[in-house]
Amino acid sequence: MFATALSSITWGIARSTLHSSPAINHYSTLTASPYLDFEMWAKCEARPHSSPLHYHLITMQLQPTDALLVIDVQNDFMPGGALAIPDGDAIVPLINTLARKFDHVILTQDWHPTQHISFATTHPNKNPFDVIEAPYGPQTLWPEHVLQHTEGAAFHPALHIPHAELILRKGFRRHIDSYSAFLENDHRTPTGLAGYLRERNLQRLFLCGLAYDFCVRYSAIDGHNLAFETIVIEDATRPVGLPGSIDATNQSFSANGVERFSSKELGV
Ligand code: VGL
Ligand code: ZN
Repeated sequence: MFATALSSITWGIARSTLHSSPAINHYSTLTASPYLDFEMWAKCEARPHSSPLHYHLITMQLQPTDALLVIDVQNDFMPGGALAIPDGDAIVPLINTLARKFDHVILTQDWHPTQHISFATTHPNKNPFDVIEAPYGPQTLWPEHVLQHTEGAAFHPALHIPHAELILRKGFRRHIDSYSAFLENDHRTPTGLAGYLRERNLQRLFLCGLAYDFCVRYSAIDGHNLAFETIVIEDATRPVGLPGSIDATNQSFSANGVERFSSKELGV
């Protein structure tokens, strides 16, 4: 009975069911195998993100109302930079390739003034990665990074997305940080991005860039909470990797319904 049921279902629909996505027509339909058996289905269900077979079988169909959100691909976040993210530069060619598949691309740029609240040097006797209690809640401290209009704040020189439509700067106020592209770290001050996307009828967001466990994380969660369908392209991101930060990110994505895809699932 399972075999019959499954032979008539596409993997696209299968994937959609696994992730409880409301829309099933995002996927290509030619991927069903008449020999698909229950064992294969079960494997896929048990580890939806890790079956190589699964990656090969599914390609998501992109829509004109999709946008790629490229988070903070800036020099200071690259190896050798002020706030280096391991392997941060490795994703740049993939992001360039992904961007060519999207009609709409938005770049974000972390953009801090001197003596920014997130810099350890702003606070006496504090070190990078300490956490302080800011008026708006806990704030991790960082080495000084992405100072406005410096080389460190510039995009990685190999980032090549000539058709990007918007560069959104965030974190430009001295007394409040902004990990998220949507809301500053008080979780209420908007950056304007949600309004921009709504006005332009951009409904579904694919996120990539840096860092998986900070700016990508909070951008994805806020995007989802602001009613955009939100998907993180996992292999086109890299984490800072503070203690527990990657697990916390994965859990927060699972708990909030933020989907994670591989670039292969987008046909890249
Ligand atoms: C980021 C820490 C501080 C990021 C920005 O882009 O993820 N992380 N500022
Ligand atoms: Zn920052």
